[in-house]
Amino acid sequence: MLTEDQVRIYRSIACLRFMAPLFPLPAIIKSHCMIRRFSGVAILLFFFTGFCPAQTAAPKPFGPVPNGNQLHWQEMEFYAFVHLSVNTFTDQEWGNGDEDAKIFNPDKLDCRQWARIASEAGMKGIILTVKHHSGFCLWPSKYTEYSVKNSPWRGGKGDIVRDLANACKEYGLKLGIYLSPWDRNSAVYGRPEYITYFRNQLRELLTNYGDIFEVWFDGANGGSGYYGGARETRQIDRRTYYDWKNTYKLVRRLQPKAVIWNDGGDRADLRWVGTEAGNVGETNWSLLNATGDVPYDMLHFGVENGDSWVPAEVNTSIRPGWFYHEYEDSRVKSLPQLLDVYYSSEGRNGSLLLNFPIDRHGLIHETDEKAVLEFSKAIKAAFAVNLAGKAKATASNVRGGARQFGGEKAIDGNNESYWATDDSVTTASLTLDLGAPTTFNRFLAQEYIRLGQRVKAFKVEALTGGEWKEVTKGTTIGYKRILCFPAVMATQVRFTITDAKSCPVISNVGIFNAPQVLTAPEVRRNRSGEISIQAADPESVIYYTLDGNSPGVGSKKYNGPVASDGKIEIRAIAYDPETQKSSPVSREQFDISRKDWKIMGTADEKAYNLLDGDPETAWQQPRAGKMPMDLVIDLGKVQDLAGFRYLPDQGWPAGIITNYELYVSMDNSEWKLTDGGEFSNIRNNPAWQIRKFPPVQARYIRFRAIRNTQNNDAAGYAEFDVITQ
Ligand code: FUL
Repeated sequence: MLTEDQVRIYRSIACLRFMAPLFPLPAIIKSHCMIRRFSGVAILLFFFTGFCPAQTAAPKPFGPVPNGNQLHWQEMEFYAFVHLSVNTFTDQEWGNGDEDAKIFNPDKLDCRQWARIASEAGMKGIILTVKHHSGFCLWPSKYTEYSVKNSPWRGGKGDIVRDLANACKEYGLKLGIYLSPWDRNSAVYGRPEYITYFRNQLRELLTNYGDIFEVWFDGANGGSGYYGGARETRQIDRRTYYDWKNTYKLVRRLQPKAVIWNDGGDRADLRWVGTEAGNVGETNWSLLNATGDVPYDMLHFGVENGDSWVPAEVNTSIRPGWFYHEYEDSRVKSLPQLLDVYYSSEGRNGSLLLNFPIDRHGLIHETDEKAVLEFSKAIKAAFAVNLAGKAKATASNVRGGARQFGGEKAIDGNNESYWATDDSVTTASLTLDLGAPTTFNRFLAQEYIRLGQRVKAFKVEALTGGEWKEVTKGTTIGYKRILCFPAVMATQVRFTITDAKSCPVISNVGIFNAPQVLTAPEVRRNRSGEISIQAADPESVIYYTLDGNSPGVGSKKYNGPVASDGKIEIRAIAYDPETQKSSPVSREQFDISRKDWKIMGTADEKAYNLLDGDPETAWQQPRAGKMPMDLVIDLGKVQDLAGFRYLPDQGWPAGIITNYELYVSMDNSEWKLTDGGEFSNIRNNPAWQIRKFPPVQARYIRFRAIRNTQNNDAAGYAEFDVITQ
């Protein structure tokens, strides 16, 4: 037992808060016993003369800081979006509001499948489009007839929000809701009564399904719609109509732990990043101003001196569309594309909201499942071992010289501890001695954002061959920043904050050696005959052959575009020198060069997109014409033709030709029909269509579009090529 006197003295010592961690209680009591005979004056002298250590209070928060909900949300990092509505059954991205509820009939709907996949992929929650712009509700709302209750699905007795809430609970995921403010079905949309309707629905959703982690208020509004039969265009004043202030109050009251997303000028807890392509700015401040417009630059990069904490959520779909379209089955994002999204979202102080379009069975399509699981496996492998974890950390400045703020706190695997400098210090470095030569290609840093976002610029250097060399550099850090660079081998790494708004507070630093992504490289040839080869991972070495042999380490090394003319076959591999592993072989055959070809009857330079070897660029023939539409090409000289290849526009399902005829001519006046027919399944799989025909000599070809997938007059081409004998 301590005497009262001892306790009093301990308290007086402990109230000098910096002493507590340095002198644990027993030591203080012991020293107190030794010095109890000394007078009070002597004690005071002891503490207030040269023996007193430097001040080591934690840094004060700098600028706006996240609230508790925003912090928890930020730590979720990766979660799923699912889009499902009547438009899933009409092949549209936006329903008009007049689609019959009876078409909504997924025959195998299984929210447990969605939750299983999300959980296996390392996602922490799922946000469901409970009502998209069509107004169709995935729960049996008592405020409308336009919902699952009037669909044949489960005899009108089903509730997808309930199913998903249960599935999320089972898989340890959080549930979020997307409730579209724009409602193309509601007769009262645009009038004040609609706001009551909207809030009634919100109340149903926020009271009946347990905890909701995020509420998504999409700002899209195209004006026109069914609107209870009025079929007209309704404009609303986005600044005033929804009275967001009071809607937010409702959300806060019913779900105090939820974060609110709103892309408009109505500041909520999270912000849109100005694009759905899956990236946020390399410089990304988690700040905006509380009032004023939010143009693209503010959404994408944040506002350096903003007065409110509004962090970035990167939303993108695993396919081009948000809703399911069979024709996108072959367009699911590849592993390199998904990795690029990861490094451009989570790697740039954003969270990643990745969408799965639910198919007509009510399931995540198997291709999407495979893609997301492969992606999460690659991320796990990349960040499995922090090579800095066992390093010796030395900081150029440590706050008050105190251990609790030392450099080693940035590598202790605990995000609650941090390395901090003195208040006056805004440039500082942390040197990590790795003990042995170590290879790495990723750098990760995290700020302790509870105290605000501070770092404006930093660089990373490596000690190789006794010399410090800059490996990479960046601007903002925030919650998490990851930089990728070609692998380096070093014994020491130096992380230097070169500019900060206030003393840096770094909770985590990591270096990693991500395995290379070895998918077959992509080979293209442009119109002038230059062949370019691209590996998924820029660090891979590419080897290729032009003689039909299999490529290996002894083959030609690719150092940049290779000139070619005429027919050629190229085979290529991506190779990782470190693991000595190779990708599968990619094989491309190119026919005669297209550099002297002319597209007849148009002055539109864009027409040459169909000869540029790039599947991402396309030409849509002007719509003025009527089917049949002709594409006439002058090959420059007479060729021995034996077939052709057609790749439809990959960007949008417009102008995908299903039925065609092919004519040839020597003089552009007398034409001979050489081939014709149908491209089966092109709608679902808009891939290269290859047709061969008996050899024929010709200088001109006319490719005639007879019909397209949409039965209109659009004809689009990503690429067109011939096959010669
Ligand atoms: C957009 C909507 O219009 C899309 O259909 C989709 O829901 C996306 C997430 O937000 O603004």
